[in-house]
Amino acid sequence: MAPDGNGGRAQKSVADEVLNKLKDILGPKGWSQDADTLAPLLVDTRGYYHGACALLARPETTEQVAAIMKVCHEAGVPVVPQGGNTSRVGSATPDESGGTILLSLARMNTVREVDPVDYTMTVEAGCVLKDLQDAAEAKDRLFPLSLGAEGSCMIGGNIASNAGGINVLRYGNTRDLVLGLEVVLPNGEIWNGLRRLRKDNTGYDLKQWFIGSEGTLGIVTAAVLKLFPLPKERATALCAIRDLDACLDLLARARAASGDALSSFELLAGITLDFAYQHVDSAKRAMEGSYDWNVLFEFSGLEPGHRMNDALETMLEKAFEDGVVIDAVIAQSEQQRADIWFLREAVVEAQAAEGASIKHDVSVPVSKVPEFINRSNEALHDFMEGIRPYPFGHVGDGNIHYNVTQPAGMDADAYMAAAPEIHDIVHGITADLNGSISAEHGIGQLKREELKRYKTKLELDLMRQLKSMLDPQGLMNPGKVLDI
Ligand code: 2HG
Ligand code: ZN
Repeated sequence: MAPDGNGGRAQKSVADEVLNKLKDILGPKGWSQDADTLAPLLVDTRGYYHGACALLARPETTEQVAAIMKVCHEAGVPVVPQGGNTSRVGSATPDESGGTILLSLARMNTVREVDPVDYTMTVEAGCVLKDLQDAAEAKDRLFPLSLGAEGSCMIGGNIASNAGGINVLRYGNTRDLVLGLEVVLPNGEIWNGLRRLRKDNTGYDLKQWFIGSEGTLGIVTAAVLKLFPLPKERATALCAIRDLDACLDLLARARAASGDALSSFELLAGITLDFAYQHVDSAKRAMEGSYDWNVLFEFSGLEPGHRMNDALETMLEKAFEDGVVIDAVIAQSEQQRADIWFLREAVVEAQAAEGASIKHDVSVPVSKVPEFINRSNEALHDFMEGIRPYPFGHVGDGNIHYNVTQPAGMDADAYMAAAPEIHDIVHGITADLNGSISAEHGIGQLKREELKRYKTKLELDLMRQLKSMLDPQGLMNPGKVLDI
């Protein structure tokens, strides 16, 4: 098909001749057109986007991915790569045309090597994140990427979306954890960049083009990831703080007291814990009282022997004396630690029980978090009576999930109709504080139009130029990130 300026999306079907070529490449177990098999892969995790495809391709090797891309490139057929299908922004859902190949990386799930000497792990794109954490741990190493979907998300998708999660403060985003990549380009060429070097200043860092590109520039098929020493001791606390400003004070104290071994620092507004206790059966109340602002944080270190716990306790006592912390619980067992972390997951789930929610995944400089939340709360309360801001998240790195629950009793559709105005308010304040409208979830389909408003013309032009250089026909994950 000739380039049509619409990313190939005008095409409604794929010629049998092309489908037969793909089926030959993949072998009988490597493809499906069965409606039941396809159904869960054609809707995103939030149920916002529904798509269609001409064929599900399930390659087993990089060579198969390359061969598929060659055929699709020659025939002008769009391809949507998919890992665990956990995108929060509709990155892995094809459009509804039906003229697309959905390419699942799920069968490419081999851990090719864990090298404890180099502190690296070479893995295929379809490895489930949790399995990689376990594979590293088996060799006494840590792979620190950790997030709610870790039991089903796949590393290829984590790389494509530059996933964040709860340990970014200490170990960085996925981008910081990737040393090398293997990528199949839109024309079917394989770029083998599987280097395991900590230093490599040989010109442009090509792997960075693909990390966070959401499958729009090529298909990540394998990666070399960074590992770290496995922490032997963890100290975990949930505490209530005086007010939002106290959160910055506590963050500084925690970093100092742990010798910068603070791995997580998560904010939980009082409403989020209240909803978790009310709506999630196994959520156990951690502190007697209910407080407006709470922080869950963790030190993790190398030496067992309760030194981290002692350091944490001493720090909290002083913070208590100084009026920064007003209540706290320190995990006394692995079970209690798990219960506290369970609350963090439960606040995400609990929200749905109170009706519709309008979500934001923003970041601002850490020092601006209190101002961001206070200004947003105030502006939203002025905008709509009874609206319920529901902020939580990775405050230690400045990333707040500023979700907003509908007023109790309001019609959910009427509330959702106000989404554009609510986004304007929240993203406007974010931009005013030099923040980002997508800190860790990406752009996908959900924020594609919004992106145009918050990037400069030069930034958008450069992104388009890169896209058209690598993918002149607009066949790679069309309509995601950019409208090509
Ligand atoms: C989290 O941090 C996730 O729990 C999801 O990024 C946040 O659903 C959300 O808004
Ligand atoms: Zn998050």
